[in-house]
Amino acid sequence: MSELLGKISICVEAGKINKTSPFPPSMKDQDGADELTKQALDEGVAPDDILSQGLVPGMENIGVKFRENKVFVPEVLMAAKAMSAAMGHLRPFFQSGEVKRKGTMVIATVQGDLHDIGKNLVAMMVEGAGWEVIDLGVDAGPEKYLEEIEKNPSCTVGISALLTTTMVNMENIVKKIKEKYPDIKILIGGAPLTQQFCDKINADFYSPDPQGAVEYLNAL
Ligand code: B1M
Repeated sequence: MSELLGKISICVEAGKINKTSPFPPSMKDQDGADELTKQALDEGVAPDDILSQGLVPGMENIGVKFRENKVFVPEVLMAAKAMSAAMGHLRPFFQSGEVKRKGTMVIATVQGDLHDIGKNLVAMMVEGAGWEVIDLGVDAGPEKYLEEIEKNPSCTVGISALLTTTMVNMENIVKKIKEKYPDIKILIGGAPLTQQFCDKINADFYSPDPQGAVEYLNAL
């Protein structure tokens, strides 16, 4: 990995967005993910390499630290902001098809449930791992999912739930999706869920944390 890509990775992991951002204090006045990504493109580094050797390892490191309780939600949010700043420079290459994503994940919080902080973290981590993410927001029933799957038939589906009263709505969503698209993989997560519940509703995978979701998707 080149020194510049290594620096981009460090900025993403540390949540250093750009030169003027005060976080983290130890990197005050240094270039952030924003400037370094632009520099890399100006120097002719392939956008694909910036993604796979700069942004993705940075997000992966923060994901692992979060899972191990070495960092917390604010650090992950800062890392995602740094990644977004860098992604701003790469977006034209995604749109032109020069940089290919690993696949698409359609994600939402389950019907009846408005909790979206955990779902947003999962979405950010998955995007940071090189996937396109289509976020359907909160309170999503089977129709919302099916409408989006019709447009992206090769996607993977993610469903999040935070309430014991709404997690049960996952079962119907999984059933409706599997009836129409038996090959689509469905990943579920959220504080009240368990592997046992995942097995009961015939979802394909349960992850207690965002990193597990990323690892599952990457293994597909
Ligand atoms: Co609500 N709420 N809330 N709430 N809320 C909880 C969940 C609750 C445990 C609080 C409590 O009573 N101790 C409780 C649920 C009890 C239960 O069902 N067993 C509860 C309740 C009862 C309610 C209301 C019913 C309260 C009321 O109105 N009487 C109401 C429901 C509204 C609705 O949804 N219809 C309600 C409302 C709200 C707010 C709107 C005020 C707000 C949500 C704001 C928002 O999300 N935009 C809120 C909040 C913030 C919470 C707590 C305090 C925090 C939840 C959170 O964001 N955690 C929560 C209590 C608590 O946890 N301390 C509580 C941080 C987040 C990063 O973690 O979402 O678990 P989490 O996500 C994790 C993992 O679960 C996993 O990765 C994330 C990162 O590690 N993960 C996935 C999540 N989704 C995943 C998907 C995956 C993979 C992993 O793959 C697809």
